[in-house]
Amino acid sequence: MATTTTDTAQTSPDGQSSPGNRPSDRLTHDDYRELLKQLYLARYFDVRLIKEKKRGRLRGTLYSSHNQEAILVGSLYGLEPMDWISPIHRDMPAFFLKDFRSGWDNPDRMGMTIEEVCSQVWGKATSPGRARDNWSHIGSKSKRIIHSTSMLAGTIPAAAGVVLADRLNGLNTVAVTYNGEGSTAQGVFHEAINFAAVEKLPVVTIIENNQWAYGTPTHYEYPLEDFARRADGYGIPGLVADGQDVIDVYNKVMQAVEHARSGNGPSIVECKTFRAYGHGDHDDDRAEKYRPAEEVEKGRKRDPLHVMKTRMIEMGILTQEEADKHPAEGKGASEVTDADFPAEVSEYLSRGVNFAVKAPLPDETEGAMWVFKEGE
Ligand SMILES: Cc1ncc(C[n+]2csc(CCOP(=O)(O)OP(=O)(O)O)c2C)c(N)n1
Ligand SMILES: [Mg+2]
Repeated sequence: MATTTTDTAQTSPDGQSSPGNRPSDRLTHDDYRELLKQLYLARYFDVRLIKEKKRGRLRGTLYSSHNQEAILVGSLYGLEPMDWISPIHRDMPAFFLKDFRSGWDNPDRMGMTIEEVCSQVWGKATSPGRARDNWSHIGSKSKRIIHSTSMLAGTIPAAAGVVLADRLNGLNTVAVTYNGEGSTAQGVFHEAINFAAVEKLPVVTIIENNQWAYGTPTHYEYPLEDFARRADGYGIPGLVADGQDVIDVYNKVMQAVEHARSGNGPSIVECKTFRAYGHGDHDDDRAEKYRPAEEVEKGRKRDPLHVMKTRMIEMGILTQEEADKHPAEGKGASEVTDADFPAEVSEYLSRGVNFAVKAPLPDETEGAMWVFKEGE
């Protein structure tokens, strides 16, 4: 099965990646500006949470998506509102970025509001989880977001199930599932993809290959270079995207989505990236010891904001002066300030944060709610 890391090679399941016929060729300049803004927002969300956590204002574990934002933004941008997603622990921004194209403040948007997501992080009564569980352990049936769980790869069978149900109900939807490369060693990963391949279910499995699964590097996880080769065993397409390049991610995921929506079944899209921090914030200090500093520096170098800005300058969509106005790229959470981000981005998130901070805590009498069956 052919795989590629470039934008120009012919690799798609149906030949759509040839230059001039790529999904991104249909994007307008406004789409590019919107994608850049969404990258800024995902980054701002991450650095703001890191800062709040360091100030002792948050409980729970923070699984940073720093440096991996292009995977979320690029994969979500081309989906239809009724499509399903299943984010994992590292994909917190996906909960509000889903269907962002319908308008950040559109009340009919098929994604969570920024207030809901911030409430979840702050553990408030206004959150979907009502302070019961870790940040990413949320979902929304009505918004078609499969509840994130701790069981790695456990959402792939759920994704196969919901699109099978949609198919039986006459709906042509696609489910996009997110998984770390480490989770591809789970038995359920293979069982679910095999089932989806046999039934030709419209499931797109994204592998966020950030080179590490907790403290385990990829060469201890898998003998081959490309995790997309996992697809070979099931006779389905396995694509490789540059996970730092939002446009390459968009192209590869859209090829897989169009393949799925046309009734051709599942695909795997591996997005190559690098985990900027520790596994979670509890692991930051340890990660500094088990990962060589040069590797981290190299891995962070291709910042998705920088890659997108360079692309837009080359295409004449952005001037150098505009690109330099908000220089968040290449900076860690301790180095950035609000001035490094467009005001509309920091204001949007601040609205969610302020809402969550003021929101009430759940009442202690709620503790046993939803644990036992009502009346027993
Ligand atoms: C089935 C299962 N095994 C182990 C764990 C513990 N665990 C949580 S995250 C993680 C590492 C995941 O690595 P990867 O899939 O590459 O995702 P990343 O955190 O790098 O984004 C492990 C081992 C788990 N949650 N579920
Ligand atoms: Mg990983």
